Amino acid sequence: MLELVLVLGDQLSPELSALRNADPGRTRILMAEVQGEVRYAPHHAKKLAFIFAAMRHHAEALRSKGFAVDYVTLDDPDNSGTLSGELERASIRLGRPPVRITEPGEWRVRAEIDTWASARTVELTWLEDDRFLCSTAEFQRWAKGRKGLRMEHFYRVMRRRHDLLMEAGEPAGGRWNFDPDNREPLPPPLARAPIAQPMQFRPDAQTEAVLDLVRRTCPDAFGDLEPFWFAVTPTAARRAFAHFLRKGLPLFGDHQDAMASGEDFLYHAVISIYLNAGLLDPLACCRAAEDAWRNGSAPLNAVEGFIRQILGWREFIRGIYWLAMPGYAEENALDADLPLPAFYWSGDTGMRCLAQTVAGIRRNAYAHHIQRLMVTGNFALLAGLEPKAVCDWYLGVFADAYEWVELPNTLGMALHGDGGLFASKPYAASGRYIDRMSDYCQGCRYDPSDATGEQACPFNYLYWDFIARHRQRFEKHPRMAMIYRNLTRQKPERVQRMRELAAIARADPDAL
Ligand code: FAD
Ligand code: DLZ
Ligand code: SF4
Repeated sequence: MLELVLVLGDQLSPELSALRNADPGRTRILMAEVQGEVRYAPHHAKKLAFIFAAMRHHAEALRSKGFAVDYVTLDDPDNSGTLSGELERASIRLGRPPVRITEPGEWRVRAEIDTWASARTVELTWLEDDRFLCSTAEFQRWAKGRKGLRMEHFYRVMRRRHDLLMEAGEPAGGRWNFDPDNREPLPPPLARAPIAQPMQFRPDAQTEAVLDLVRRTCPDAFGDLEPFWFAVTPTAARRAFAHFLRKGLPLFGDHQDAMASGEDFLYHAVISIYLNAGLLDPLACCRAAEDAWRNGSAPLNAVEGFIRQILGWREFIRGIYWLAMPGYAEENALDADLPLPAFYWSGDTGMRCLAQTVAGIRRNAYAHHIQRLMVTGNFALLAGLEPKAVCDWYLGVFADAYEWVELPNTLGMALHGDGGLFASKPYAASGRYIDRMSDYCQGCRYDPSDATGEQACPFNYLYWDFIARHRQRFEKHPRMAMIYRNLTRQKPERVQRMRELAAIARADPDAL
């Protein structure tokens, strides 16, 4: 009997569960580029191009295996504009066959398709997305009854279960976590070895056609469409990852928290774009990193740090999303309500750390973790920007952003908007942290050691204003007691001056 399989734009894995028992004789595959998905967030032009180019290459690969793929392009005049609309058209065309879909990465998409199916006599089967290493049901079992949800505890379970970096039942090197070794700032340019850039790929004819499509149909999309250099096939993504293993992994650990002017990628892998769309397999990446340690080409602190990001954080964050949705997206525990400043789009601000980070995002649809957390995220937290506006921005501007991974990271980790569901205290930091971990402050119009003067760094007074504003909530927190003691020790006139400066900055952040 004929069956219809919908493959979404972030389900481009050859081993996708919905395709596992597919048979070219009876399986019809549907893939659709639709305006509804283009417009639900303010997507970066490079992200749109990446998704459509990877989708088209995937459709070709499936056809070469003998499958019939109904591929609907964005500019097809009959395109209904939504995923459910395209399902409806295909379902009618094929005589209402049963439909199989691997669970999507967003609650919104699942709800849309469920609504479509339940209003018709369509047999719809959702298949688990087993590209993840922990199912949503397993995560819920793990989380049940726990007082605090801590990534570190989850990570240890995952290390044992997948036998990664384990030796005779114990963690390799005698420690589960080498994070304390991973906080070295970068040496100055003349004292460091050149940093390798991520592997870049020249667009082929298929990708050029997509670039033309994005130029024509989404002329107002944020960010630079070109140069477009992402991998758009699993083979190319594996080459990019192999390049990282050789060039980036050995120093990934030491400088994981560093930031540097003009260095958009440092020693990061730049693979989330590929992992999240299905071009790379997370377990294979972890095993390859472990091999690099076992054969002596990368040190343990780097390899453990890297594996923890994928096996630990990535899986944990996804578990949190499905545990806490749908109410999670509405949370705003700190009552933050300021609109997003225009400089989040333009980069036009005197705060050099933010200007540099946004400029990199405009170029690449990418920023590394510390820029996302401690620059754009930290400013949003300290200033009290409205979580929905901030989350929308994160969901749009990063090529690796889908709600399952963007929302807990932004709302939970960066903004503390979930009241600390999994982050015990807010990641709030003053300009001194940014100064220690980067060279951004050199050449900035503000002074990271000043909190009250003409040149005072906005992160400094916004930090103390944040601490004072949320005194009631955090004062009793054992890990914040010292900060509140420090606040109390400061002269009242100084605190008042910082709060005045913060009020001015919060009233018009674009003037900074
Ligand atoms: P590396 O630093 O080289 O790390 C290797 C891999 O580990 C990444 O590719 C990623 O798959 C995984 N990883 C690391 N940290 C996390 C994390 N906290 N959550 C999930 N996976 C992680 N990541 C996304 O994939 N999509 C997002 O939309 C996203 N939004 C974020 C928003 C905020 C506010 C913050 C603080 C973090 C966000 N992250 C997101 C996590 C992390 O910043 C990115 O995964 C990472 O920067 C991707 O770059 P990379 O591939 O070079 O990562
Ligand atoms: C993000 C995205 C975009 C921009 N466009 C499409 C599309 O046209 N067709 C499609 O199937 N998927 C697209 N996606 C990815 C979906 O939004 C994604 O499946 C959900 O965000 C769930 O993770
Ligand atoms: Fe950012 Fe402050 Fe440093 Fe300027 S001085 S780069 S605003 S932290």
